[in-house]
Amino acid sequence: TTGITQSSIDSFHAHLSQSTRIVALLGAGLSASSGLPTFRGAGGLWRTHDATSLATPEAFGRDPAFVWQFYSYRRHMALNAKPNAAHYALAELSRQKPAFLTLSQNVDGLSPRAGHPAQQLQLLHGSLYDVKCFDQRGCGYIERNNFTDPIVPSLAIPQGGQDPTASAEQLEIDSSDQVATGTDTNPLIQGLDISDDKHALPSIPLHDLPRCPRCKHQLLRPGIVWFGEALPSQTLAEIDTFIKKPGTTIDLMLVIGTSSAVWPAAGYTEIARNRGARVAVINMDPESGRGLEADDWFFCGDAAEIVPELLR
Ligand code: BJW
Repeated sequence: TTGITQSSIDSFHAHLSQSTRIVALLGAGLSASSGLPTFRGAGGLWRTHDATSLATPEAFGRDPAFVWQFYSYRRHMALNAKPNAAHYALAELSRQKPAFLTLSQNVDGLSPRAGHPAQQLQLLHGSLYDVKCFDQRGCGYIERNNFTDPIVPSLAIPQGGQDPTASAEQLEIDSSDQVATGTDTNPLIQGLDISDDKHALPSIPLHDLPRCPRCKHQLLRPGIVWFGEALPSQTLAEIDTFIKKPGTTIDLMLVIGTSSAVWPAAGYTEIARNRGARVAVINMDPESGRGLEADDWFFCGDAAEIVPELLR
């Protein structure tokens, strides 16, 4: 069963309308309909590599050119993707409910581009558009919102071949982003689809990779939280302050398009529940509705369709 009945939608709407303090945990499934692949399951391979195996400081240390090619491709895809109706619906709910805090695991920038108020959006795993010095102990250089694509010329996606997904259209990021529709959910790739290992990757010498402008000797790396790295301490502190505000409870916890496999992000659902929240899970995978309580909701399907319906 999909778990979606008119009565479950009605009971959700009734609870939402009475809710003031709300938390949402977002995952890659939210952006799936914008054409960006999730990490686990279909689409989670980049060339022959599990995408999560590239998301470690060790992988970057071993082969920074390869890891940069992976992130440069992801930056390009995300820049050319459009926020979908769920990103917009969440942004709108934030404007209606000042005590609604969104915790996003997504690094694709689609929530900010949908106009999600920044002070109600915590980016747990960083952003594809932040870059920082690979030398964490020394330099500490960080640059935010660098939308240059490619970030250095050597990372330009190679041209050539007959790529069926290539398109001449060039999109730009601005405040007039439109909702993704069925016809444009497949982001364009200018050049070869290098996520497919049938296309050879150019080899890039170290001196052509992005370099730290402050210390000048280390490479720059993506400003993403990799496995084994701490989440930004200010982010964690601000979330704590919101969730544990004395004299308050949490009314509602939305868990949207995430496998809840990665910690500490996954732990926020129980933390909110312990603060009184009823939980609503929105996910394509029927299995992700397991273990919910009688008072919870499970809406099985595409977040881009269900979330706007729920938040109406
Ligand atoms: C749809 C849909 C549609 C599809 N509509 N739905 C406790 C227990 C065990 C391990 C740990 C633990 N605590 C910490 C750890 C270690 C580790 C961890 O969690 N490991 C697990 C894998 C077991 N955690 C960490 O290392 C974290 N750091 C940390 O704990 O530091 C401690 C520390 C403290 C002090 C000093 C030093 C260290 C950091 C975790 C960082 C995770 N980063 C990544 C990579 C980012 C890089 C990148 O983007 O390239 O973040 S991993 C990857 O997974 C990415 C995602 O944000 C994250 C979550 O994935 P998400 O979003 O849930 O995606 P999927 O693919 O898993 O799921 C998609 C879902 O959508 C599915 O359910 C689909 O069904 C659904 N879906 N289409 C609706 N249309």
